[in-house]
Amino acid sequence: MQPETKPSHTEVEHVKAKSDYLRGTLAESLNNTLSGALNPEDTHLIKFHGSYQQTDRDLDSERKIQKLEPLYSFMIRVRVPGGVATPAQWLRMDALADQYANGTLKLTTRQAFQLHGVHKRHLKSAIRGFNEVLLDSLAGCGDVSRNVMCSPNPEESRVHAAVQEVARSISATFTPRTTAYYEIWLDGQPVDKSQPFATHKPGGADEEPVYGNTYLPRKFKIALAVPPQNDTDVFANDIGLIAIEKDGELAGFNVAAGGGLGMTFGEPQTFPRLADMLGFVETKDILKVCEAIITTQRDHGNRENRRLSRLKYTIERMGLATFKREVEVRSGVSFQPEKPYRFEGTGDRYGWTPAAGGRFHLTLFVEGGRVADTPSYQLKTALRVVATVHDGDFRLTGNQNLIIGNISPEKRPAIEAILEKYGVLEHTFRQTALRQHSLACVALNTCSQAFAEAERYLPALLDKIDDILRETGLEQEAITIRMTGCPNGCARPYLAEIGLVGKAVGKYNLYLGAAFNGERLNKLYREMLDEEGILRELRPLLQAYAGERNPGERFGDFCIRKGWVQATTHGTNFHG
Ligand code: SRM
Ligand code: SF4
Repeated sequence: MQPETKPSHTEVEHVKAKSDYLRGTLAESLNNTLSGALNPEDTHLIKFHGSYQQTDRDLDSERKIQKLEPLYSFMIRVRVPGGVATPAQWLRMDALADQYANGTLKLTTRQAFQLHGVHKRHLKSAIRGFNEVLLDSLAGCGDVSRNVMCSPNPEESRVHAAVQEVARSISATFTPRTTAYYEIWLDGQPVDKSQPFATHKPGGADEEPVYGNTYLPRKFKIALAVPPQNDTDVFANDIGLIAIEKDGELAGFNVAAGGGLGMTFGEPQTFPRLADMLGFVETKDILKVCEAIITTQRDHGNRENRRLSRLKYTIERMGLATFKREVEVRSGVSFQPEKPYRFEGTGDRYGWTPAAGGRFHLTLFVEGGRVADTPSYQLKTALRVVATVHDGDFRLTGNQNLIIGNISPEKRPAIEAILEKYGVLEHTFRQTALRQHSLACVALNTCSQAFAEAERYLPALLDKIDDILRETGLEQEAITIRMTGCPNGCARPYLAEIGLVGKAVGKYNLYLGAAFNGERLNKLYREMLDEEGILRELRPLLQAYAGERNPGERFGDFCIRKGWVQATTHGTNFHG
């Protein structure tokens, strides 16, 4: 049975409970033309619809001086299960970015699109716009299962296709059933008539068979990966599914649970943690097992303190053995011993790769995941033009990059010419391997949580780190580097060989020693470094790596061998 809301529960729990399946007063908030903001309680609910109310933080203090309301606008996160979008969907997102947002598209670390800077009066039009091409933002954010990630690995095989199919069915199964989304944003009409659409009965007769009316205690993330590629960072997820192949077919998945990276500075009871392995299950049982994990978290997760409410803390509290037993009882499926597998890396493979049917995939580097035109290369324009001629697909990767997928041999010369004309190919191939393995979260100017810059600053810092790489001959050495503007970990910095986490304006903590393949967290090495400090600390480390590494030794492993940091063997020893 689902738990009742108690007085000790957080405000968000009470807002969910009385929201009538995520309606609240959103419709009223949208109609209020006196403010660019929503009613305070609706700011929680709109997250479940895939949007965040934000302010332009660059302008906050100036507007305060002028006694103006902050410049409110909205971020919309558009789900792309498994990251695969059509050219028509790309063109629509591109147009919506210009029409209603800040003229750019953000490709996120979870294979979704984000629009930033959408004013309240344009929210409905923007949401209708992408629904018309069968994209949605329902469950983009909020205390539910989010966009399901899946390896978009260009190396096609029957297993990859089967895993994509499982990702789609997990996404569909755990999408909230509430009809509020259609009611509020689409005036009660599903744009795609094939979408499930129940008529809302007054009095809250919507049903959420998996979630119940208070949904989950916290966000919930699922990712699938096909070894040897761990390009979805499966262990950072509440549920990580590792595809196991037998005789060229998908046999099932090793199931890991309880990953999550967020922490709060100064609160050591919060920590990044990698998912624990529960064991192997056959493909036919995967939905049952996922549902059992989700409902165990629904019923046992902490609803009194959102900082301790992720599944990782539930497992710590229950103990792994008890948690696993509970999942087996709920699902009626017994875990088999984990099957052998090997991950090589978390990165993308840039450039051209063959695809099925004589077609090709082309993986492009998108710095910080930002699709925009810049003076040196015009990525947004180039991709728009490509989308008008392309008969394959666009695949968003978990590394904020883009694969132009399934390019036919006939279209390849035209697509190549477009990308060359706008400087896009050169932009991908001239980078150091370290930059090609970089991630940066959004941070300023839109993220309310940011203490420091990330996406807007990392490219300039990398220019300086590139100089060190050139001096030391490490330009082609793949090293993962990730920067975030706060410890929430949106660019998965605790899984980077070089992790930089913003602590104050212009100041970062430096973490070292994560595994290149996403199987070990890093550890704090230095605190509160400014740019000079970061370069001063990194230079001797990279010099030593260049001169003293063993053949094939990764930078993260080298940092541990040299004793610069201790290996983090579990989330509970991340801080110590
Ligand atoms: Fe995140 C909150 C952006 C992936 C952990 N994340 C936020 C918010 C919504 C800020 C807020 O709460 O006000 C950020 C919106 C900024 C903006 O202006 O767009 C934000 N997160 C992002 C994105 C866009 C980063 C990016 O540059 O790509 C990623 C969107 C993914 C998506 O499409 O769904 C993003 N966030 C992640 C990841 C990486 C992942 O899932 O693989 C993590 C770490 C994994 C995890 O969940 O533990 C992550 N975001 C968080 C947290 C910390 C959660 C925790 O358990 O403590 C928060 C804060 C929160 O939930 O309270 C957060
Ligand atoms: Fe914002 Fe922090 Fe996430 Fe960066 S890591 S997007 S600063 S919440």
